[in-house]
Amino acid sequence: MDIQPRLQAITRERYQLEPSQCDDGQLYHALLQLTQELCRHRAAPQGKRKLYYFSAEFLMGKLLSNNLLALGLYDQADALLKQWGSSLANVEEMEPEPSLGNGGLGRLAACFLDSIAALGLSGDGVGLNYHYGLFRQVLKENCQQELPNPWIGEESWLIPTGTTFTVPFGFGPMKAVLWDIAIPGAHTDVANRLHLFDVEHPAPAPESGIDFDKTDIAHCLTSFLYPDDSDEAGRLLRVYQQYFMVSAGAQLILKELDEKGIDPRQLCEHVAIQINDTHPSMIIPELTRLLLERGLSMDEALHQVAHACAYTNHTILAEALEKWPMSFLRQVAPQLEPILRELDRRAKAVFPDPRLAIIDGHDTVHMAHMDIHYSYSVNGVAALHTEILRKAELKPFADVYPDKFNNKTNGITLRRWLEACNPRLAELIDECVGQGWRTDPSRLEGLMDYAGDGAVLSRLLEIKSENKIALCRALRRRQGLRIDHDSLLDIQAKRLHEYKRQQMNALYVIRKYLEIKAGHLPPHPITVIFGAKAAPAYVMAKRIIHLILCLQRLIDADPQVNPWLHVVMVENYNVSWAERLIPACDLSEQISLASKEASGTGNMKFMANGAVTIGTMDGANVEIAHLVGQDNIYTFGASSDHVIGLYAHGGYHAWQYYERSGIKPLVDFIISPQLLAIGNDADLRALWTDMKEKDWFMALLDVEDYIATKDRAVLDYGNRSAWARKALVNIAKSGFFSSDRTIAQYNQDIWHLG
Ligand code: 26Q
Repeated sequence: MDIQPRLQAITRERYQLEPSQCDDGQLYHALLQLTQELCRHRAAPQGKRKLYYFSAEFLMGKLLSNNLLALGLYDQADALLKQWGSSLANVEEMEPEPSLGNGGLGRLAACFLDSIAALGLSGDGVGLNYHYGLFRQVLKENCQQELPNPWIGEESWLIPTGTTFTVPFGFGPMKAVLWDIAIPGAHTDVANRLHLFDVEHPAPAPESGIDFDKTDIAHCLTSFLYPDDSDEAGRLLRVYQQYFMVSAGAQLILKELDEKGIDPRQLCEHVAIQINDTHPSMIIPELTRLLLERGLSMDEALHQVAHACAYTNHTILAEALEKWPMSFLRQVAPQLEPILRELDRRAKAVFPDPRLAIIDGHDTVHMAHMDIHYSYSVNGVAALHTEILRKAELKPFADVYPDKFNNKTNGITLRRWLEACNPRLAELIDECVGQGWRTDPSRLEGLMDYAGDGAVLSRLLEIKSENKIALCRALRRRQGLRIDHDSLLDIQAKRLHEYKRQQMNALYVIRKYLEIKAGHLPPHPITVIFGAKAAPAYVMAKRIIHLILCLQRLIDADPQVNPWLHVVMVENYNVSWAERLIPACDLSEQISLASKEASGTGNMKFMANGAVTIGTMDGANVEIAHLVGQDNIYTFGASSDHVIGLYAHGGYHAWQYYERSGIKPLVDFIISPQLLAIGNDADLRALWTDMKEKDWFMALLDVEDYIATKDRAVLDYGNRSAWARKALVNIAKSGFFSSDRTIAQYNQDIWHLG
């Protein structure tokens, strides 16, 4: 289809201008309108069963390019814009990024929606319309500050539906207003929807920072994503958010069944509900309650619910497994209490083992336990993670429900994470293996035929180099940073968490700094880039950001060091930054403490863009290592079995490692006069003390192996053609991590959408 006439009509009507006279903002809004019109004409996929993917987070990223790609109009739009003196990249700069997610779990939900639609499957997302999303990070005085991130303008991707539901909170009924975002499927002519519920009268953005009245539920329920839950009001608000989402979502499911003329006694034949971690778990008692209201018996209702719901676990960190005091739930939704007690009574009648209880002796409700008893599928997100769930974390459950447990290794949409963010690499792949990989990612394997092809390998290096130049330009424009684009770009981009061990990477930086000061230079310049947000109340994470920023300042100011080493903290790391960082990366940091990272998905994105991984045998790194082979990945560190053993027997003592001659000077540098002159005394000291005395995530256990392995990678990088070959093998093997594969497996083993 030729979009030029319609775009012209739109700009004439809106601005009385020809497209070539419009600025980028006007062109963006014209394209937004056109894309929305085209999505509206797409029908929903058909199937006997429909999926509802419930998630508190959908980290969608900007949608213009992605939607144009799905509509098959990307190249045409870019060519037209260039003719009019702009480009798709310029115009997309005008789009605010919806930040409705924290990190991996939310981005996974977004990749899944993309793949569900591309496979022509009938499946919608259900979530919340946070107005200020996840906070915007500002780096000031070597610290993180948080600001609201408003993303909903006069016009946005949100489509008003006119549909409302009433959510019966303990304090009274509250209206839930439904907004939709269209999800057009690539290579099909269908579109699904992301349903986002909102309050009727949302509160304006806070004046400064992200503080707001957490008791003003009626206006603030959808203000922020996971508002700080360090205090009681914050935790309670979280429960209000969760119940609001699932109650309105359950009503939406029943309304759609009614419209199709289906008896709710047949619900589970027509509905699959995927529960994305425990945040939407209250869908189980709420849907049960609504079915009872419709005249089903408790036996009938529970049969339908337990054969519709499936649960995904994303974490093995004990502190992230949600449990709520019954008193909280009673305050938010008193009508759920009798249902929850009945769910618990029935589970206890069959399984008296207290480890399997939904409600424990302190009247606390364990959401994951409820999910496992009343779902027909329980899945982990990478092979190792599912094994750990089966053998350790959820063993008592796996013993009684062996058939419910299954693995679905995560995936990423290669449309956003390769085609859109790295178009030159996508073109080179087309030239080598044809375009078939875009619908059948296993065809990327065909690249293996080019592992010895000097011309292809040098093209690969050229493309990487262009992407590095583009990244450096963006960093210069946005943060005023000057980086050597010829240096080795070593990137760790992910949420800041102690288990992900950004602090261990910082120790490597310190080591290099000290070596360079001592006259021992690396084989070539290295730039260590971090992108990370810390939860506002996570004090230790903020201290690690502080350390990194202090190192950045110190090195930037030292002419003896900065020709060889740079540290960069990207401000406000988000999906858009990921799209610039990942294509430019040489060495991908995936260095979590083994057993702690359920899967990771950034690891897959870097790999598909020809970065080589340095990583522990954790999460999906294990599967990456298996696929690419030991020559094409740098693995190091203690095994998950060893780590699990250390925790079980209290066998790790940081100070024993701290005393080693290779480690002590690195840790002590945190409180060196040089760093104390730049940073905050109390924060650096607290970090130093924690690292040598506690170090809960065992950075000192692995740091020597890490440094030696990374030094080997840095050395190997000097052999450009051998490095290019490693990059090629990584790209060739990344097809397995397409979320199209993951979703096909969910459908085949769990959803059966037909
Ligand atoms: C829980 C209780 C109270 C407040 C907040 C939370 C909370 C919020 C967000 C708990 C967990 C999350 C997010 C978890 C997450 O992103 N997990 C990641 O999921 C990815 C997709 O499966 C995996 O690849 C990552 O390994 C995993 O860390």
